Amino acid sequence: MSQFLKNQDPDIYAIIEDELERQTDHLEMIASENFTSPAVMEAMGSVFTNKYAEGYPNKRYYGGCENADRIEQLAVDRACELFGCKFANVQPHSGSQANQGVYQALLKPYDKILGMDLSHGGHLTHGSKVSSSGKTYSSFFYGVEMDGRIDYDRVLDIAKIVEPKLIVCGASAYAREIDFAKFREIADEVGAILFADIAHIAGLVAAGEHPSPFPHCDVVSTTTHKTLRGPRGGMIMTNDEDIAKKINSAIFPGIQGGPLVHVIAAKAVGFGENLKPEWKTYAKQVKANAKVIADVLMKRGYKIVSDGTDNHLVLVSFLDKDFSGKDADAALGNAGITVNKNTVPGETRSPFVTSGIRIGSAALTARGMKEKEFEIISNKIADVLDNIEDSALHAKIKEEMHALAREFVIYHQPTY
Ligand code: DSN
Repeated sequence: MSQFLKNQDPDIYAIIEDELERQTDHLEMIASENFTSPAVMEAMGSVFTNKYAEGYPNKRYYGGCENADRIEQLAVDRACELFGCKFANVQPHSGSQANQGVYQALLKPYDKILGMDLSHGGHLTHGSKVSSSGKTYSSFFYGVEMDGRIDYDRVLDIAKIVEPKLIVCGASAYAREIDFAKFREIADEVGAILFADIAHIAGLVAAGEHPSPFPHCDVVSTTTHKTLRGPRGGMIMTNDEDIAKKINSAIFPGIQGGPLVHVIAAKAVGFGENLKPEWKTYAKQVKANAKVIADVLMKRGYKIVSDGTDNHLVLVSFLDKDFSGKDADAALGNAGITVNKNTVPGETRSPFVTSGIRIGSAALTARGMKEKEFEIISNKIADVLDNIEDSALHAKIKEEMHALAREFVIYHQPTY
């Protein structure tokens, strides 16, 4: 890191150094996190943070935007090339704001939306009653069956009863492929707009390692920092010019002011990395590593929701155990392995306690770990869960996991 911060504000500098040490030493297995490249971080820390650029390329409300225009246009062009779509809005500050922008563009208050239940793997912004998506619109839900999978016939039955204006497909804790073509059929049958939130799987979609939401979905949102490995932020894409215009107005001036041009620059750098052929190798390895987690934990007697994974995450259920997701999350944290507690189908505990954990492979894969390391780590996860109250064992495993983690640097430019 540069010395400016160290000299000017040693308190903040020290905390950032501590965070670098934490990220280096711990095994980061939260399914929505990743390690972005130094090039992305350099763009994020660039002089574009000084610039106001309300509006869109060549249609700004401020002068001096000629370089911001070039940056944003490059980000848009790269996003469209990456996902094979015609229009992209790269201004949403986050995935939540991207989704809010989609709703604002296409719905009126109290319109009906149908999304995946949060406790079944959906997201707060898919209509949860505590989110503006559930307060502003009339939200209804589909979920997964006891086998942990979406039953598309059931979704159709629910859609026929609800008659939603918009259907949301996409999830935060669903380990199986999402069948966008099936969702299209359902949307067509009930005359709904089809909106895909691919925040979790976007990096796999970009690599051809998960089916694309295009051409099936009318509008698609994503974050750029999960499996895509770019900077923290959001994006909306579509092939429909009319929808694109409405989205642009909904994001600015609808819900946001000036775009974060430094983050847009970093998004462009990230998309540049995603467009390289080597990106496919990373995405394939992410999936292979997640499969190792599922296979090892099943072999060790743990119940994996849907009995495996097609993507970057694994959902482990403790419904048959006398400890909770919260207990497991804490024990694994003490053993140097960071995951998050998660509700599971058939949940009996509160969302703050839960009966499961979600484990992801994207971040450790970005550090260069492969099947061999994931097999070691997954067995250690099982050792911790088998001995959930043995804090001495957790402390011993923590030392081993820190040593393993330190063999794989996080602060390096990837080869793609
Ligand atoms: N917080 C993200 C996740 O963990 O999946 C979704 O917004």
